[in-house]
Amino acid sequence: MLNIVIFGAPGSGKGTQSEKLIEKYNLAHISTGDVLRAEMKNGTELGKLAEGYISQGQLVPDDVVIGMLANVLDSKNDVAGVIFDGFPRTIPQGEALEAMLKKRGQDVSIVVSLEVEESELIERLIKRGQQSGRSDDNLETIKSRLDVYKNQTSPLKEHYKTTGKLMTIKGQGDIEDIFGLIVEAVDKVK
Ligand code: B4P
Repeated sequence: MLNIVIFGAPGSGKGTQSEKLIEKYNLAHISTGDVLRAEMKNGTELGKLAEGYISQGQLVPDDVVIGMLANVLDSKNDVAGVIFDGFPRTIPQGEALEAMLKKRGQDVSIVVSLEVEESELIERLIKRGQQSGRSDDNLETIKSRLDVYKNQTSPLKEHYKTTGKLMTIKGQGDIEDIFGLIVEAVDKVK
């Protein structure tokens, strides 16, 4: 089983590169952001709860996201592997993922961290907000999301560095070139 975690600040290209990886390696895709947005669109209880956090640029609480992820993972049977896009985002989420995979006799194969300068992240997200109307892609919320990334998410990088699973990739430049670097790294652990 190929279990890829795609990691990076908001706007670093996790969703963009995930789409390409799914196609190449025939993986199931779990994007916690997409799942939460679908819940919001459907007006579910979970969606209503998530909306309050997402619109403020905050993370949805760990217990909620971990429970949600476990349900989605259970629904992915008979797959060659999974790409975890936007999960884990905190140390407790990282621990929960390891436990969930261990229960299935699996492990994280590789953690791909996309590194992009902050000024470019802001530019990309503002542009996306203008095109998609996503409620969290406005300057004030983007700044909160970047702070949350620095304080709550980036410590996970240190954790994965010590396990030898972290592969850092420059996420700026041509999308195909970035994808080429990711494929090179993934092929080594396949
Ligand atoms: P996500 O949906 O994960 O969104 P993201 O981090 O903002 O975006 P991503 O990195 O996927 O960017 P993309 O490829 O689209 O999270 C949204 C919110 O949900 C979070 O803030 C949080 O509140 C909540 N949430 C999600 N997961 C959670 C969790 N585990 N725990 C708690 N809360 C959680 O790229 C962005 C833009 O850049 C696109 O427009 C793209 O076209 C462009 N782009 C990509 N690559 C480029 C390149 N190389 N050059 C130029 N532009 C590029």
